[in-house]
Amino acid sequence: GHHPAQQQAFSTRAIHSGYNPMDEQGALCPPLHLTSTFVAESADDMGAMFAGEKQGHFYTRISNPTLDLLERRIADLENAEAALGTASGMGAISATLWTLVAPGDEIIVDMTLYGCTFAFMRHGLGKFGVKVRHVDLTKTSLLQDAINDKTKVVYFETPANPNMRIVDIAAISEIAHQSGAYVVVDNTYATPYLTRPIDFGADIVVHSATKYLGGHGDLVAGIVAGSKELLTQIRLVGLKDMTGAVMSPFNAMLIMRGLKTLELRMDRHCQSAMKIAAWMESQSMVDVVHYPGLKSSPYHDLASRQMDGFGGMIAFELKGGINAGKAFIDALNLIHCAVSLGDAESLIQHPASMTHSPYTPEERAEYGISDGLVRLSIGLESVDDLMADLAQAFAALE
Ligand code: MET
Repeated sequence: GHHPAQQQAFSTRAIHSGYNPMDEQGALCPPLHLTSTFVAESADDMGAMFAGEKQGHFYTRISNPTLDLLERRIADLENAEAALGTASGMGAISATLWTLVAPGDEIIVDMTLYGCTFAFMRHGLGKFGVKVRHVDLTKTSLLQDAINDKTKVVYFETPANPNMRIVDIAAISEIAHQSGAYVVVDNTYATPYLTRPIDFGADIVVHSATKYLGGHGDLVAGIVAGSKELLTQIRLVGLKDMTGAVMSPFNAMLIMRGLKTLELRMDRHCQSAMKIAAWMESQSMVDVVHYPGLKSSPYHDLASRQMDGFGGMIAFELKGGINAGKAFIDALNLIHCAVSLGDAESLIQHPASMTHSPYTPEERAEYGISDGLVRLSIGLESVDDLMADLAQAFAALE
């Protein structure tokens, strides 16, 4: 990263980075700039801002002081030079890829992608002549074989939604960069508290800030982080000209409120998820539990090196497959059936019929998203209450 050695600790930066109350009449919390447009001193000044010759805010689709603070704060946490707020995680992904690819280019992705990310790449970008190829990026040598001079982007999630695959960011980045391709990592599951992909060589990090960053299930937003040069391109090409999918300043304020407790929340999510994953593995009705903190996970060693904790997401399959999984979801009382993740409330859902339904059944089979998989987002409730709810649902199935 570009930060000096005496960088403050994560939680301190998540609370304070980029803000001095004395610049805002002592206000402890940064002001919320709810304004669509900005007034200039003169016509020449406004013209100079449009020409990029003078710094300043002139329209909230391009920049806004509240967003600007959030963006600098996230950039700090990701060890990136710059960041950009978007209207949703999909806004972050689409603005980034519109900027980086052109007709005829190829994107190499891991086997598993979140359903709408897959749909955007396959169908949205596909319509414009961009080809997407799936490669098992957990086997680094396969990227070496697959990459060519048409490959502009190597894109993956780690941990992957929904099946918790872990990809070696450093190894993939090295191969991608030898070929001149950009590496884009969806860091939504890990958050910068657990993984900083740029430190491992990634060029761009994308987030659904709807999840752990916001942390309270009350907003939809996205973030892109990376070099100043690339982020300027994404802001002025992808965001301004292509998607227009900007973050509301109000949501930027809510995310900064969420960030104050990110470290505390993640510690609790990790602790409870580890306990629940280990306990579930011992349940007779459970076929397999996917959680990188488990010794049984094929990704345990890599995750131990790349992550500062194993996160709050668990995927599992029950004996009895899809029908058992749906009956299990319906038998829960405290844990709600809902998509999204990273909230205080524990949430459970069935990827094949919900988050990953944009895939055809054939595509799901090809890309390893099994029909029986159930995804559980461990919330901040008492872990004993969560285990009691899971236990009574297991009992109800017998
Ligand atoms: N990306 C969110 C999730 O994975 C929402 C998905 S479904 C519209 O749960």
